[in-house]
Amino acid sequence: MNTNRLSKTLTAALNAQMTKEAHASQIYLAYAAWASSQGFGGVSNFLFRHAQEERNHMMKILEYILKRGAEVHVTAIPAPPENPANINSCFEKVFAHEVDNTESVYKLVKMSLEEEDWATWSFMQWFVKEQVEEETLALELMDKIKVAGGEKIGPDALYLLDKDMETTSGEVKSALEVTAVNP
Ligand code: OFO
Repeated sequence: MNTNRLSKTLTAALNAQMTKEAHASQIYLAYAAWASSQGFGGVSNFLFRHAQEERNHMMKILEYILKRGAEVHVTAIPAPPENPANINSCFEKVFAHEVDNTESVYKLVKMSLEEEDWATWSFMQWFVKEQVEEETLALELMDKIKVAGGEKIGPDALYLLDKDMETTSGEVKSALEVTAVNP
């Protein structure tokens, strides 16, 4: 009896997405180590926490593939890109990476829709929402840098920004969840 509830195409795409999330984790890890070596303890802490979050995304997909009776393929993870040149470019690279991941998530949603695999479609909605949060978070970081002077950010502003990042949460509330009692 065939107990596999995922098509070949979706199994391949989900496995690829799983590796993409692992790749994202490596990117955050590399940038976190870079930030730490530059003396930005707060930024580094934030990025290390986010690296873990990306790993959790990888696990979420892995568990889903197994739950649907399909095969998981753990493969090599591509190396992260070059380290950023400065904090400004670090946040720009983070944002570009998140947009790229969103595109990949959308492809999976489209594929599951075309196959009428409603379980996978529904599973992927979590990632759609998560990507909105992650893009918002990255945009907020870019805004902070812009306000502090963009590429011309001075040492004092950098110091304050780094301090602020120590406590910056990795979570952004979606507008839909925000209410008067839960702002
Ligand atoms: Fe997994 O959300 Fe970012 O990339």
